[in-house]
Amino acid sequence: MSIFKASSEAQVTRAITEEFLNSFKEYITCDVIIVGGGPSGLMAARELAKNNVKVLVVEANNYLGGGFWIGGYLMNKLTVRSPAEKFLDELQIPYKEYEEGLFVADGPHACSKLIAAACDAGAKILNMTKVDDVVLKNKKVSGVVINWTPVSALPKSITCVDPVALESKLVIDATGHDACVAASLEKRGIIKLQGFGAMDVMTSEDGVVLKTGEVYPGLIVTGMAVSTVYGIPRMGPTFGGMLLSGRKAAETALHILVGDAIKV
Ligand code: 48H
Repeated sequence: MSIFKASSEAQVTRAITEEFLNSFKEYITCDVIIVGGGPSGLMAARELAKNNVKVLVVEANNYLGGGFWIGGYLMNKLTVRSPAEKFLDELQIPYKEYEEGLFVADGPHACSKLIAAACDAGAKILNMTKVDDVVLKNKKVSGVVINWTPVSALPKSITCVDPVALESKLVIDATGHDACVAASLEKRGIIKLQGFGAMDVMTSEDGVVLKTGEVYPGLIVTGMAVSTVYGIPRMGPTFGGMLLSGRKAAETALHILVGDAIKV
């Protein structure tokens, strides 16, 4: 006699298939697609979802969080510099003041809280899905082209599976060092990426936050992708700039969405 309610293998399969497809269909069009579920992308997703924006995070990996699980050098402590501890307070992440204005937290704890905050706010997640290209209409980024990550990873000689597209009013590139979405515009000579600069903690984070914004109509960049687009120094394992940049990306998106709504 099982302690669990009776069901069947087929019902488990139906539950997963139907629920996945219903959710997928609902998000074929949405307000904002965030490419990359690292700290900047998750922060932007949380802020947008909190403001009732229909937001989808597309993440190439199985897991969310990007570099936020680990600080640096495979040591799972992360740091933020003041005033970014306010995000740790907001997300109820425990931390310690290592020295005045420099805070340390547990990577796994911080990352789990941030993921939960984005999901609790209402952001939807599509993981194991890689963005391979953008939808470009009337000189505006209007969505993304996606494929399953394992399909994208295989050589074309083994599998030739066409991707599909999702449409959105805005796309946020939160793909970290590679700035994959912006790179798809560079490939076509539309913008030029500078490549991120050598490490300089003191100037890097301000630069990232300052330059977070719309890099091309319909495309906002956030996080390390900003460094890559504009040639800003890297900052190593300190994440306040990523969180603040994510919030600014969300504010920029809200501003554009509201402006567009007024124009209509
Ligand atoms: C779908 C994709 C694709 C794609 C990548 O690297 P991340 O953590 O990015 P940020 O910018 O939020 O944070 C950067 C930070 O983690 C970091 O590395 C720092 C501060 N470094 C400083 C330094 O000096 O090096 O996350 C990016 C996410 C990852 O989860 C990727 O799997 C995902 O984007 N991703 N998802 N389609 N084409 N490319």
